[in-house]
Amino acid sequence: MNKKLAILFLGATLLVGAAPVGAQGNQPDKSQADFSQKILVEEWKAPASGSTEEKIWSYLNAQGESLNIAGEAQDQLRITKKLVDPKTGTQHYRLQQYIKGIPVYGAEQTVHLDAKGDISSYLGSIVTNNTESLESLPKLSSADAISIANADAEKKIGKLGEPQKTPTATLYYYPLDGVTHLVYFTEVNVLEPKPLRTHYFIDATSGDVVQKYDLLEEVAATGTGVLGDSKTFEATFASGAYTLKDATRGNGIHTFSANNSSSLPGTVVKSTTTNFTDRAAVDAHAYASKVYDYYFNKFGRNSLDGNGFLIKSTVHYGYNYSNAFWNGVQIVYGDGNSTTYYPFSADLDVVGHELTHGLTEFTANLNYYGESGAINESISDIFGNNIQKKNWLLGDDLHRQGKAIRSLQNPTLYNQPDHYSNRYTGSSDNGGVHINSGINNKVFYLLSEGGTHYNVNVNAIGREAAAAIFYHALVYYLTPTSNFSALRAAAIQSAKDLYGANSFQVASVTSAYQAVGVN
Ligand code: L5W
Ligand code: ZN
Repeated sequence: MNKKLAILFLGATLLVGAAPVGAQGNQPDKSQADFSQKILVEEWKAPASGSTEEKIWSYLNAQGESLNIAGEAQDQLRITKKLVDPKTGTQHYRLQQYIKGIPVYGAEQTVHLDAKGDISSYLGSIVTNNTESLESLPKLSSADAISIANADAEKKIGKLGEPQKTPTATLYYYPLDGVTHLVYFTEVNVLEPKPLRTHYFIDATSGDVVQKYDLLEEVAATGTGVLGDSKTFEATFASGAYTLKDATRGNGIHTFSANNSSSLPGTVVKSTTTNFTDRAAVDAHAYASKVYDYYFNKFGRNSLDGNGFLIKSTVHYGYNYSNAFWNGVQIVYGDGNSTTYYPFSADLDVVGHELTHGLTEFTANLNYYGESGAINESISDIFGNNIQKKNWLLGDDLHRQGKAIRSLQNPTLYNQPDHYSNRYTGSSDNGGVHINSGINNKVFYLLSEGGTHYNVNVNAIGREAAAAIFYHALVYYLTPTSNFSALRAAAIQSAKDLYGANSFQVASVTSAYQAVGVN
């Protein structure tokens, strides 16, 4: 005896594939499509003989009208996939509804058999309204439909860049507001001028856009940083979750978590709402966008390579890992520890420091050893500090006890030389990359603020002019093996390029290097 255990009619309409209602800015332009769902939990004894497919057809025909099947099931439904779960021996079939040989969008079903071969359940949707009278010959070609979708997307975001997937347009019936439309289904999927992935349903007779919805949506998100400060930043809504992916800058800024492991990049940071609660991730993400904006706004530079380089950051690297680094591919931040350091993304000048290592690699590519390595470090300190512009310290927001990592104003406070004659010449720290950076850090400070150092007077040119000179030197003059003497020449030449050979800026750069003993 066939005993039906439960029949649930889910009359609520379901928008297939779209973001949930309430997803910011992601509602469809029109009504939702009509896909009433039926879920049947069964103990339907299949006839002992015959193939599994035959059992399925017998079952579907036996259910007939209760499933919205008028006539023979085989005339309307086609089996599209069969899966057998090797663990349970259960069998799972997927079917698709067709009308006049054309698939009905979203009208799919699954039928399931238990290990004994009896039907155990049915899920899915079958569309019924006036199928006989439906038009089955499109007036438009698939190319027409693709053009209409592209034109509509262009109206929204401007001239479209290269499609990320070769566009196709497939004929479907699409039930909406009680009418079953003959449509082309197509997708617009581009990164330029901004990321967009939109599904379009184009009426195959009139060319009207019957329905469209975004699968990817840029949103303004919020979060609290490590130090308790609230901030806003860009995130992306996709596949039902908000992710720390800023698609508005270059080829993107993506933030991951290593979840205290050492595998990179880890998993992209997600949230069910537009508010993100992973504080280290919030800081890494928001500060990476600040660094991007600094280089873009000050120097017209599109990311680290000048060509939109996708900035990836990973937080929660390792366990109590008290450092941060650029690994040639991305930035990595440890969580610090409970006594000395906060998570390393907490400090904008540290984030600026690390990302600037990436920029240096794409430009002068200063070798990370000896004097060239110290210049590499100093460039990262200068820009890290200047992006934050809070004081002359590096890493002060990182420290739980009010200390810092380095001082550009007074390098000796943190055991760095402030004069070339005091430089470290040993082999530790890659020949003193984090030690001798103090010499050029002092040059940056003297140029910015002015002062007398070892009896040499330097007139201030301001932070911005000093940073512009070092940016110009880095991008145009320095080479992988530049030493301090080459740096002096590059900085003077850069000041001439930017401010003129007889400018006071050139005079200040010259006296600043004299003040730290570099000639
Ligand atoms: C911040 C503290 C030290 C900067 N990297 C560094 O070369 C630091 C890593 C994280 O100097
Ligand atoms: Zn560094």
